[in-house]
Amino acid sequence: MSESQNPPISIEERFLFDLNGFLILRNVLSSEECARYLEALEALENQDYEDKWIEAVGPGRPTRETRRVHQIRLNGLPRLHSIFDQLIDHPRILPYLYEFVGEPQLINTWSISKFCGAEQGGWHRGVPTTDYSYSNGVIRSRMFNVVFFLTDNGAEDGCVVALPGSHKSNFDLGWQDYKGLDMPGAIAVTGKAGDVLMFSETVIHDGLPKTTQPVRSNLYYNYVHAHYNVMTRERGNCHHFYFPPEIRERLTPKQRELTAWMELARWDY
Ligand SMILES: O=C(O)CCC(=O)C(=O)O
Repeated sequence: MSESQNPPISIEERFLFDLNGFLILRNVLSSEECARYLEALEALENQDYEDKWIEAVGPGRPTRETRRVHQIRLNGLPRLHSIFDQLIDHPRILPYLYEFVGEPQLINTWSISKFCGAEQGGWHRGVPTTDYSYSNGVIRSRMFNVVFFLTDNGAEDGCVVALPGSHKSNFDLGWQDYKGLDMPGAIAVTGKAGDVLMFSETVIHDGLPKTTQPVRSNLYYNYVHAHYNVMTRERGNCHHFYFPPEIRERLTPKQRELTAWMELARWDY
């Protein structure tokens, strides 16, 4: 799978991604686009979800998660509204998916809105450092997260905090012993509404506490290489990973290609 019509990624971007494990793209979404996503998100955040599927499949993550104070997380965005489909294959992002993942498949989508008083989560990485490689001039990140900032992400706004280079760190610290910027080498990943953070899920990361008033809302589109077994990752999240045929029917051919694993998975209940 390749995308010859897309411009090549610059050597400076490849250098920085390999050095730090993440990259930031500026002005990917316009302020009008951010406003449209925010409007849809706010309406969805104010709804209740029956999540009847949990009765059938056993313990699972609810659609709307509020267990963290002053924070709302919604899981499985295209299941909730078709407005989120178009970010699956955003033209500014696609070249990076092919360059850094190789054969990208969408595994997971979620949003996080934080309100004043939200606390940090906990340092974590999605996959081990062995899931990042550089070989024969090719970068491969087996799991790759694309974070769309719908609002400003300043250091006090509860932005993402990351440890540059931790995608290839050779030994671990007791990650839970450190809070936010106390982690040696950690930096706040700041940006404006419309910017996008892309990172290898091998990078140790967290979210900082939010001490400012306006809501901070981000959308997260997480991709894996096609060889990754999506459905064995986290059983309680499979409902949100998988889109049923009636949702995939409305997708564009490229969006269907990026979700092709869903044709091979059984998730009936
Ligand atoms: O945006 C945040 O507050 C942190 C997000 C994060 O660490 C995650 O979703 O894995």
